[in-house]
Amino acid sequence: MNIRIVSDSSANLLDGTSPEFASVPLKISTGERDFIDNAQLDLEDMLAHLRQYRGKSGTSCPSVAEWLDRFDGADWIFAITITSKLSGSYQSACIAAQTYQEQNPDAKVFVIDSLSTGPEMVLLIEKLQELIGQGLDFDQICTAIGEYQAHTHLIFSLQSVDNLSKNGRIPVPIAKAVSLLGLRIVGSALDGKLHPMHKCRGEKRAIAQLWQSAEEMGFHGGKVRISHTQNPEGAQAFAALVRERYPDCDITITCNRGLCCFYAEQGGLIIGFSTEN
Ligand code: X90
Repeated sequence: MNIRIVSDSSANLLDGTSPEFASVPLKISTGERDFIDNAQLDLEDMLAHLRQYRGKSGTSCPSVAEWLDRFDGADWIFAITITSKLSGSYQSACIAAQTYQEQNPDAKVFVIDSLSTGPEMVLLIEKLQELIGQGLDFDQICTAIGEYQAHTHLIFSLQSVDNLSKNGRIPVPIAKAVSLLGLRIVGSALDGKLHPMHKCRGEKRAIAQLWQSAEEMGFHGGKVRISHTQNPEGAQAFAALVRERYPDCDITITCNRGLCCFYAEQGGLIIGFSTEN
């Protein structure tokens, strides 16, 4: 039995991180260059290009063929995508799932709309690995992951939302407020969309606000997964606040890959946490 977890690259996990895991890249494009969000992507090079490029830039979701390529050969597939409210990745994965099942009638494919991105997807992937490890059957895993999803959340702090606003992913007035006043937007993923909650002046206040929001959303010592765009200090500072209260908390810190770097931008922090211990 070949079981596979396939995620799009917005989860910031590289292809082959574990034997049963595969990643499908999104793409970041400017008028001059295309960047494929896979393990070969040179992030420094992409960020340097974006800093000096003045024209239009954007992203595109994986194609049906790219999802199918990663499904190939598996008997059970759990595919997980960035929120369907902001990307076509989920649609692509669903069409791929249908096609794969037509071609392989014995195979089972379950597509999960994370209604989120980055570190919250990591939590779902880790839970899938755990459930598979427990030897549950396919339908039991699908039910259990759905239940777990109700206990995971995503919060973020962004210093710039230019790329989100230029690509129509948040309203323009919010973007203007951030860039004019040098504020950070602290918010959460709500119904699969960005939900700005607070404007904070300075990194320290933004991090304190993130922690307050996490507690208000029901965090009490569960798992914490942090990803950042060239901001290890911010990520560490948040982790330190968590550890003050929950010294043994399971926390990891990773760098954003291409897609999350493009949208979370310089200094961006994205935090997934579970309210289950
Ligand atoms: O299909 C595509 O081209 C991808 C479009 C993705 C747009 C949104 C990416 C957001 C990335 C920003 C902070 C966390 C927001 C969570 C929202 C649910 C990261």
